Amino acid sequence: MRLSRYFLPVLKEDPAEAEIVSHRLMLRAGMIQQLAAGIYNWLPLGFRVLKRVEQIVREEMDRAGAIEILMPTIQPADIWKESGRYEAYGKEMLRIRDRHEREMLYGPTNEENVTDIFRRHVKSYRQLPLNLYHIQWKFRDEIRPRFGVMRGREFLMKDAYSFDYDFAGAKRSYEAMFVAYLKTFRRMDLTAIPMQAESGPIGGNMSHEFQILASTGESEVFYDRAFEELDLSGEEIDIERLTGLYAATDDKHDPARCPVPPERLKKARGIEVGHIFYFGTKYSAPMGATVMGPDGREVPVEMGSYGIGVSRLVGALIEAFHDERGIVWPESVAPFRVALISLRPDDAACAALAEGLYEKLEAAGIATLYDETEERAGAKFATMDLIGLPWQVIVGPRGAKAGLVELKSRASGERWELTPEALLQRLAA
Ligand code: 5CA
Repeated sequence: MRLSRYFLPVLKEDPAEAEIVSHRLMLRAGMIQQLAAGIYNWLPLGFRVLKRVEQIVREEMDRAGAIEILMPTIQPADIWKESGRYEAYGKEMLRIRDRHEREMLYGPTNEENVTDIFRRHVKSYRQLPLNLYHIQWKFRDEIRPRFGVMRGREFLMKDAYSFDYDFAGAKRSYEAMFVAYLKTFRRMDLTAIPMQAESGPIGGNMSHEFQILASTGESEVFYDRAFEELDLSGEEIDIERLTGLYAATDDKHDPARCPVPPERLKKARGIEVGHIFYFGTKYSAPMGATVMGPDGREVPVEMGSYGIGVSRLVGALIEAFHDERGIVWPESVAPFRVALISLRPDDAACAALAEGLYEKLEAAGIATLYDETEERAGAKFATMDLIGLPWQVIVGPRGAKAGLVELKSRASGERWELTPEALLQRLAA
């Protein structure tokens, strides 16, 4: 992508409304723009990151055997009356009336919706287990939306729903999601710590909150160092050990009773990016989602739900990966991999080298943002540092004469002088 043709409305000044670094950087880097309190436009750079995060979540859900669907954002109130949550949900639910005065709502979550799909089609234990998920916008009329996309009113969530015949099956489904979550966050270069959690308005009695570590996180967490050393690559993951590892938020942590020896106990700050729940028959019983068992008896299906804050993750990633100059994207979610900077597009040799390199990078399938504008060098570097692409390739008139370009790592600041061929080889590796 040529920067001169791109839409990257970066801000020179720090926006006054941003209290935390990710919100400030997302606004400054032209990733998002607020439309109303807690409601954001996703501009091109932010949208690319959102899509990459979404795709990693999707791939790990698929790999864990969940099946993607798409449920609507607007739901009829009727199904929420069946479960009893229409009254219980309170002011966080955005309630709407259609032209026929029918009560509707903008979904804050989809347990009722998915239970309704299930009860119409699944009748036998033989059709289980089943896990259906979607990635869809939610609306919660939070009292105090803040921190940009971290606590929005409209936000993108991945929510998966498991259906099993009995508790043993439900536990297996829960554990499969538990492992999938660890893998998902690991793929984004994040360390995620699962914490036993209260299940709140979703209900149920087995629940974990996944916190990712970032120095600016909202809650303080204590955890066993073993979480950082987990081998998630093998087929044999010891789930009993995993779910048994110690982790607690500061309000629950008691140094006197902590089972982890001091040398293995770590303290950090965390951001909740996922939450999983087992809630048995809380929705299936009142909504009549039953299956016939092998003994011919009809029982309400056992359920769990599994959420990931996809849009929140974009902010959380920046909380985990930034420095004083801006964002430092990990390769896994970077909006482009390479920032190609032509220092002197008015210099014929420099321009020719940069143009040729841009074509080769594109041909090699390496996502590149190419700054061929007439800006001064200092401003170009500042913008590229701000938007944090993992690799900067700098083409200047002096190097161009010698047929050399400079490669710089955004994260470490290391630099290498290379021929264009060597550069392409390195980036392809
Ligand atoms: N139905 C369940 C799981 S599918 C559920 O709604 N769980 S939740 O309430 O915990 O939300 C799941 C995830 O969505 C949270 O872990 C968080 O990462 C994200 N989330 C929740 N509220 C917001 C919000 N206001 N802004 C951004 N992300 C949010």
